[in-house]
Amino acid sequence: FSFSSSSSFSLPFKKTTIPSNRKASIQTFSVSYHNFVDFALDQTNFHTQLFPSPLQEKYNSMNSKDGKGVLSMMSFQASKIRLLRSLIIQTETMQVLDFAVFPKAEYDVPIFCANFFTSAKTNIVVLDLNPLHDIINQDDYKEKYFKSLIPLGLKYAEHFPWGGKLTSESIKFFSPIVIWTKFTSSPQKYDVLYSAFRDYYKVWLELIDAAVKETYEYQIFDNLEAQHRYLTWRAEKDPGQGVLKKLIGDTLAKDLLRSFLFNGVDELGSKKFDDYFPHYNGEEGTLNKKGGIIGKSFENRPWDARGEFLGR
Ligand code: BLA
Repeated sequence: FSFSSSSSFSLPFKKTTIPSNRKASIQTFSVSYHNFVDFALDQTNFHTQLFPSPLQEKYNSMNSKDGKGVLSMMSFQASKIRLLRSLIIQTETMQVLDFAVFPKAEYDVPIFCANFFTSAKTNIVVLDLNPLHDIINQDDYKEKYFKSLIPLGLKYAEHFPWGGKLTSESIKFFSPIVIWTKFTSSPQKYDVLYSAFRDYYKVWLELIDAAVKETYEYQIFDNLEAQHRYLTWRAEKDPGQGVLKKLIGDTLAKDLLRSFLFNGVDELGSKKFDDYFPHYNGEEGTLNKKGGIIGKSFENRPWDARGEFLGR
């Protein structure tokens, strides 16, 4: 496999020079996630017609409280897509991408999820097609969407070692091909990450293209509830919350999370966090009497090379 960007793509990072008054003109590379989103929008437009989301009017661009950072938001919808939205944060010290695509409830297609946090030294990355339904116990759902994708996951697992322990509830939202990784900033790594993003997005577009509209009421409700559960998890527990609150304050951060990033959490269902996650007590590392997995776990990748879950 080759990861070099073909000529039709611009490199995902730009060269910057730290001013000499700060450090003796050391060159660093800071990634620009705008190229990632541009790629995704271009590709989506080949497959379907995107319409601006009503959210676009309110959520487009915002400055951080200190005036040194910019948050850029975009949102669209399409015939099979309830919401495609992206948030890019650029400050002097970090670059963040939160890009997700949520299918309409008539489709049980996974949720596309790219969450990249980049600071001068380190990167925290989740790239996945988050399964809508349980793929640890529900073999048919896993077969339907992930069986053929295992080689894609393996291709990138080589380049992106498992990122270590994570909030254990999260594992249920991840697929066997999840890229969960941390790495030291380098142009080579961004090149591979960009390649992974393109591959995963193209695969996701094929899934949504092929998806047949569900007509059975119960199944549609099941999809809707699964998506609402996902939104409820993320709106409440997203590890990016702390950063957002620091940048724009508690009130705006909460609004951004509930109305933009995880839009639907207040509309698609009436269940609350405790209804969906009764075992979760929020205390990191505490054991749960009822057998739910809480705290941080999964030091190593809990799927084997055939996509079988090892972490039961
Ligand atoms: C850390 N982000 C993490 C971690 C995960 C994720 C698994 C490791 C720590 C943990 O598990 O608590 C991401 N978790 C996810 C995703 C899902 C999930 C995508 O359950 C989906 C189901 N990250 C962002 C944004 C910011 C961000 C927008 O997505 C900043 C604005 C930052 N993520 C961020 C930071 C950390 C982190 C700073 C490290 C801090 C920490 O561990 O709490």
